[in-house]
Amino acid sequence: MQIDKIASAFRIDGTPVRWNEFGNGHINRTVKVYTDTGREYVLQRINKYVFRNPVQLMINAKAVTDFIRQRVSDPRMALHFMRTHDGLAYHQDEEGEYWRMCDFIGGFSLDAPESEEDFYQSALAFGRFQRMLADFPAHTLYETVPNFHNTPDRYLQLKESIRQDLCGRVAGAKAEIDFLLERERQAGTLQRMLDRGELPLRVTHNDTKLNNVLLDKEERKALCVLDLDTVMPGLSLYDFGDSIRFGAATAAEDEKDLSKMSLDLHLFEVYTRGYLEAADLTETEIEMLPMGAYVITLELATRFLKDYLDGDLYFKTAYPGHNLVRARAQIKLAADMQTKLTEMNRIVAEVADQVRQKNI
Ligand code: ADP
Ligand code: GN1
Ligand code: MG
Repeated sequence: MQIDKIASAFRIDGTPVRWNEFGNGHINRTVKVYTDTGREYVLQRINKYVFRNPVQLMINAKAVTDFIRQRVSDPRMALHFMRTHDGLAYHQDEEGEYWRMCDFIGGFSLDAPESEEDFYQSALAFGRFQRMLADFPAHTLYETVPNFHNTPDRYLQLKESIRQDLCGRVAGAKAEIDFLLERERQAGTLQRMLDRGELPLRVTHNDTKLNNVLLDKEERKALCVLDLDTVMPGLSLYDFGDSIRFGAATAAEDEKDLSKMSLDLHLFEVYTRGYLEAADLTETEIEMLPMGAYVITLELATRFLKDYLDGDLYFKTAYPGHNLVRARAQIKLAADMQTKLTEMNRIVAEVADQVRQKNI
């Protein structure tokens, strides 16, 4: 598909002259487009395998960004989607693929924090995002991926893939499967608390990796939160937890040398402080934050492992066995978190007290 032709379906300033692949997400295809006026845009192809209803996805993304734009002072603090010449927020190409386009805001995003201040800034960004959307009408949001962070359901799906063993890979992943299945009950803790009404259902981001926050180039302050495909009703604990899983780990999500993978308790504390300063959480949510990090790490391990067993259909992979490598890294991280839960609980209690004192 010709990128300039797709880009020209949108009402943009100028004519596309150049473009390059951009970003390192596992799901969508992202292209940066340069025009003859100097204006730059981000063009994205929505993954139809993951998001079964791209139109509903764009309705969500548009509604959330419009809502945020009314609450911020700087236009760079909210994504701005372009409309097509037909007035739509997406364009469907001749092959049936869905595309969206937004202003290139500038700034940069990171795959790992370069300083604790970077990580603190991302905590503020996701915390503010949670607070800003506290009075967003949640019932108007479509569930773009049903049961996205329903951990018990993720386990059911993993078990189904084990049963089917479509690619004959189960025998080679026995240790990983055993580790995860031994922790199945623990992994269901937050979903059970939600079912019992002990945790509030909020409008959450659901994909709070550090690289989904844009930082301003000059001051390195958080500008805005990106990647709104999975904004849905969910648990704040998963938002908190996923940031920890990705950004407070001592190694990349797909590190092969497992001896390098652990939880950095200092970064855990830094993020906890930023998130508690910016977000508005109940006492039970605060208490369960460490569990949020542990459970989401188990959940992602089950997702990577399931995808490996199914033949790598969901996540983009760079080499054969990439999803197994990812699952192993997450398992190592979860194992480390398990040994550090008491310490994480102590840190959360201490930081929560300090933040409360500051707010009095
Ligand atoms: P995915 O993770 O699905 O590939 P993202 O929406 O997160 O897609 O975009 C990928 C990367 O592109 C981001 O991490 C960010 O660095 C950059 N990016 C995305 N949108 C913008 C934007 N509007 N302005 C500037 N940079 C952006
Ligand atoms: C995917 O698109 P990206 O890379 O931001 C995935 C997340 C995972 C993440 C793991 C819609 O996010 O749930 O946590 O990979 N997004 C979707 O890196 O499944
Ligand atoms: Mg992303």
